[in-house]
Amino acid sequence: MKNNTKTRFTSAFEEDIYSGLTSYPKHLSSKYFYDKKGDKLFQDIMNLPEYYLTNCEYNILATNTQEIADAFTGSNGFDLIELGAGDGKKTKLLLRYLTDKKIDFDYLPVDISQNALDELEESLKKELPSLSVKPQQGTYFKTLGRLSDYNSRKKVILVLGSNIGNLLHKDAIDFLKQIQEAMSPDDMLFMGFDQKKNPQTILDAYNDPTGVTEAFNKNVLERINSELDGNFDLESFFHWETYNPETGTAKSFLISKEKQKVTINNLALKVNFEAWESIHTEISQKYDDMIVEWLASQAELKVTDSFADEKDFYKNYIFRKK
Ligand code: AVI
Repeated sequence: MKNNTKTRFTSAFEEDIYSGLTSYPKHLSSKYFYDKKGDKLFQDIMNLPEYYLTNCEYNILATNTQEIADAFTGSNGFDLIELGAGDGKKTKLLLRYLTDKKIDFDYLPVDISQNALDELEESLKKELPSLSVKPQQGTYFKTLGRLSDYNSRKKVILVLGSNIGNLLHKDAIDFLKQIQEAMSPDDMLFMGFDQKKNPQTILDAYNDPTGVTEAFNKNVLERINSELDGNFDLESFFHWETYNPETGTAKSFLISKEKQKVTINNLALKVNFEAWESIHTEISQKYDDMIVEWLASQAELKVTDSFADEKDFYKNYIFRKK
């Protein structure tokens, strides 16, 4: 056993950081971008002019509110389950329409963060006081398992923001399968997928000149410093984005500007970096109809409708069980 090897970890975070930084090439998961600071940085990203995804999806929901809401509505009312609800800005378009029309439904936002759910519930109480909100704290997978017993009426599962794009295809299929297994025959899934487009537009969305995306990417290093007693010098790394138009995969990296050694005390780990060595931190997959239909079929789902913005930058698809 190497003398810097610690075999017992006290959290998945510790284990994943250890394995990512001792692999070649090095990698860290983008799920670790998100803590209080990372959540705020992601909010800032969604307000960047270059980050077109949020506006496109907002426009799709604003332009097609009635048609989408009609597709949601069941004869006996329905339960609207949103995975990764965030601040709910886009969802509120639909919620407002449905409550104005006095349609019978409950809104079940699912999030890992109780804090995010409390804030959302608070704002909904003020803006839509008649809405029935039933927040569900937990991971998507655990909550989906629990909600599969929710069978007294139609379920509509909502996943916005092209969140699926942060998963490799095989993990995206697993995610869709988990959803499919929680669905009854009449249920539907409504999900956003960022589309393939001019590669420059995509690179610009993940390379803003103000450096918010860079700070977001480096937040994983900050978390290692503060939570695992590490000594990453953030200035000696920079953010690098690539986009492969053939596969539709945008990738984020952190690149070491110099040869250096980083110590992570809580993992009893010393990590050596060569000059220009990379840490792969995120994928943001871009799609077209063919890929989405393939993913769906692998998960025993089928696409029954879709909505696009005027430039075809982004699409929301409706899926049902095959
Ligand atoms: C949350 N996710 C879909 C975002 C994306 O576009 O991949 C996260 C993000 N990373 C950099 N900018 C935004």
